[in-house]
Amino acid sequence: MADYHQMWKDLGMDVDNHDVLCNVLPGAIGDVFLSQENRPEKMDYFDFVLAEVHGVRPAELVDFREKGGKVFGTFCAYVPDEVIFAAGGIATGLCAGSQFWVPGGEKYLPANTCPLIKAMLGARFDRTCPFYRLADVYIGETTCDGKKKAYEILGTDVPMHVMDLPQMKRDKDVKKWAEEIRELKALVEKETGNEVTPENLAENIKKINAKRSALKRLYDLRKEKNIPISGTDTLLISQIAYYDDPERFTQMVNTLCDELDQRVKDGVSVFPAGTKRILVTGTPMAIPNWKMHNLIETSGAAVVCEETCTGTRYFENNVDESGKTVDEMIDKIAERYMGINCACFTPNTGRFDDVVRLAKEYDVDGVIDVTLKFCQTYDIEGATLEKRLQEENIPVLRIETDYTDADAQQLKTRIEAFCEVI
Ligand code: BJ8
Repeated sequence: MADYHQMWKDLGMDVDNHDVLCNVLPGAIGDVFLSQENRPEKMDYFDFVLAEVHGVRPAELVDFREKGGKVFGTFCAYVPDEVIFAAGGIATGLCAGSQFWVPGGEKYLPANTCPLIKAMLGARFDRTCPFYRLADVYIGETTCDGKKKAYEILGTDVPMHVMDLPQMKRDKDVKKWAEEIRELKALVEKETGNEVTPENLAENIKKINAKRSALKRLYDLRKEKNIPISGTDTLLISQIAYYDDPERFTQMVNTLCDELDQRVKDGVSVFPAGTKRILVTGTPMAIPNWKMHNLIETSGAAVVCEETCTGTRYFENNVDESGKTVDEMIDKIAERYMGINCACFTPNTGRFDDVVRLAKEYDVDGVIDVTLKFCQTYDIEGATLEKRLQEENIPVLRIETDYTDADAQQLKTRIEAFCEVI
């Protein structure tokens, strides 16, 4: 990795502590990614982005800000990037997938809080993530209670705008979300000094639709009998989708898909014939959380689909491009985003339907439902999901875990036993 110490210092980071994180990254990349056999060559771009995760993209954002640009940090799949990019801003996901940040978060939050939320606060207050330093404004949302309360604490240290996400999906809720998006538009216009126009919004709807379509193309390739790419590699791509430049990302995913198309034609797979096919569902896996995919795929199974926010929830369904005015376009954006099925909604039967549909589409042998510890909504919903899958004769294994490796061996034993019986 190039030397970014000066940039990190300029961003006010705790460079010594951050070095501890940087020092473990190469080993983790080697163990989780480079040790896989027969990887597609075009993973090299994503490997590079990962190896330089706190360097190359932050450097681009620093440059953008020096020219007067504004960066908006987001935490959730419901926040529409289209509007931020239309105003000439840049949206970037704020990652929170490492145990490294959890103790820092525990200084502010009860220990029995979901690790994703604790990591959010640790990354900000420990000053060990450049993205958390770079974002001019954080955009939160009222999803689970833990996140809502955590945003109040973050708001003491950084400008914080919280979007009020409805928790039901009636027509009036979709209208309400459209109003929240209009407020977001006003905020980004004020911050950037640029107006959102029908032209720039239409252009950015197309841009983000193209990104979603590229991810859909990638996922469709995993439906093949000869699976051309591992779940672990695909998860990395889904994680990078949250913060890479959207146009470059789209191009790189499509280039990778060209290679995978050829693999499919040639009958090349990254797994031996007969490998058990698994769909993972549940809570999102923020970068660098590769724990479950690594455990599953080193236990002799293949992850072929993720019904998560670092999976299908992120890219399924494009925004209808027929809107002519900014208002019409925002209505269409609201409709698309309200189609995401997060457990914070009631009822959330759409998620159960999606898991069943995807299990069939991807021809899976079983479903693994992964819930982060102390995530009540997904945990409670997991029992109903399990019942529905049993009715459909789809084997399911429910797992509750965190970011530590303390339970890794025990989980591996359970996954291996599950894969043997399905
Ligand atoms: S749309 S899944 S990204 S809220 S933070 S709910 S794990 S206790 S992340 Fe999420 Fe948006 Fe929903 Fe997706 Fe549970 Fe933790 Fe809350 Fe979480």
